[in-house]
Amino acid sequence: MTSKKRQLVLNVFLQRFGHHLAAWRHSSSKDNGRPNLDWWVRGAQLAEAAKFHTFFLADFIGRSGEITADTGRSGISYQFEPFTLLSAIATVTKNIGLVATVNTNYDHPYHVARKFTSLDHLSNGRAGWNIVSSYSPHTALNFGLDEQRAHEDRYARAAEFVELSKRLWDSWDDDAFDHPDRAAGQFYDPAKSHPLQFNGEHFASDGLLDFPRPIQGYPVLVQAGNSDTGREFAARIAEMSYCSAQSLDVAQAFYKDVKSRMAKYGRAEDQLKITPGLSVVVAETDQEAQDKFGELQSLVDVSNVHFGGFDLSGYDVDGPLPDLPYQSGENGRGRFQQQLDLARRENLSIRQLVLRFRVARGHLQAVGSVKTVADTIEQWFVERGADGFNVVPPYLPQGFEDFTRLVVPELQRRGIFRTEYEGETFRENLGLDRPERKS
Ligand SMILES: Cc1cc2nc3c(=O)[nH]c(=O)nc-3n(C[C@H](O)[C@H](O)[C@@H](O)COP(=O)(O)O)c2cc1C
Repeated sequence: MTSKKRQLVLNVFLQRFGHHLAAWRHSSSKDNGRPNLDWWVRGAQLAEAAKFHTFFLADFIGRSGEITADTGRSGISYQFEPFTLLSAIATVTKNIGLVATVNTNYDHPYHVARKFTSLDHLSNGRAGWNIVSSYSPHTALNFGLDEQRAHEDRYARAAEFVELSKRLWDSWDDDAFDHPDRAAGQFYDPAKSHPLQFNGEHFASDGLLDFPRPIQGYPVLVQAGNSDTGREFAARIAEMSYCSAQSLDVAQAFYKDVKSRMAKYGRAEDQLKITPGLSVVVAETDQEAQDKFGELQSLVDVSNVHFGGFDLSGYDVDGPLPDLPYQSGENGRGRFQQQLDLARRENLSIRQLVLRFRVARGHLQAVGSVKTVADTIEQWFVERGADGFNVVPPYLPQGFEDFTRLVVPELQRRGIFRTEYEGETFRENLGLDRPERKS
């Protein structure tokens, strides 16, 4: 462990209109659903002005073509493809880390390693990769795939994907292109290139990456997942984990479990930042914040609730979650179980479950005054439920403006959040080691 003071990490993950189910229907929401680069740029610049570590883009690739009763009723919909959007944002920001989500089921490591090294150079060392392996039958069809891929297999494929990507980034010395010898006509020294021969279970690649090694060595490696396999993957590979927990005890158990798995991979615990999602509605007083939140909650549509493969629209939304042979499916097992446990433990009606859990997708919700919100953040940080948070504003842009204007200065006043960027690269700002090239 380094002796540097532990520092709160803040990421922001914006979703057009906001993360709350009803955000797009909020009274402050006026835009239509067309892509709007200016909106994203404003969000990234706001985060950078507030000294956030990360501008985080989660991404669920693909779209079902099925027309159902729900089709067209959700505002959580289309957004820019991460690499192209982050390339644009890289040119109008200087310090903030730029994390793109890339799914390892629908791409080849050569393409992805190439794009990340490109983004890393474009942004002067600010690229990060959120490695996800979710597999939806709908997305598979978008790619003409009809095979099933089991949860374990997907994580194994993701691990090999990352391994090959690292080998590609390592196919050049850091300084391979730094010393062109014009007099001798030698642009680079061939001894600084290291062609690979990779023949794995899922991928093969021979040769060299066609771009210099990333400024950061590798982009910062992020992982999003809660399952046991996901935790092992994070402990072995990830430098940041995006996860979800609604209560401090659940977060602490996750934090302890994942960090305790790192030693066997020869990794120090401070080389993985655990950043669960955090949804905040903040105002001058607790009551004002509750009123704001109430406005959002009153707009939630509970007419077509699906759960564990069942359409619950035939059940009374104010009655209990019925006893059905629910199945979690391959994706999001952890979140499914969290919902089922919560509903049973607290005897929640279908409506209450939606309003408690789904509106923030199982993330921590802090609704209240600056003190209330900052107390929660500080407690989770100090008591090791989190190294920081992925802030998922419930409605936008106002929800994030309120966070940066009211909460950030309070965290700075309490001495748990920095007032300036300290490093040059995203890695340096997170206190992460730079990976040496492996031969
Ligand atoms: C907090 C969180 C965020 C996630 N974000 C994404 C995402 O942006 N894109 C995606 O395709 N999958 C995402 N996933 C899905 C996971 O990466 C993984 O593929 C899925 O199996 C759920 O992880 P788990 O099985 O380890 O719980 C996310 C999962 C969690 C828990």
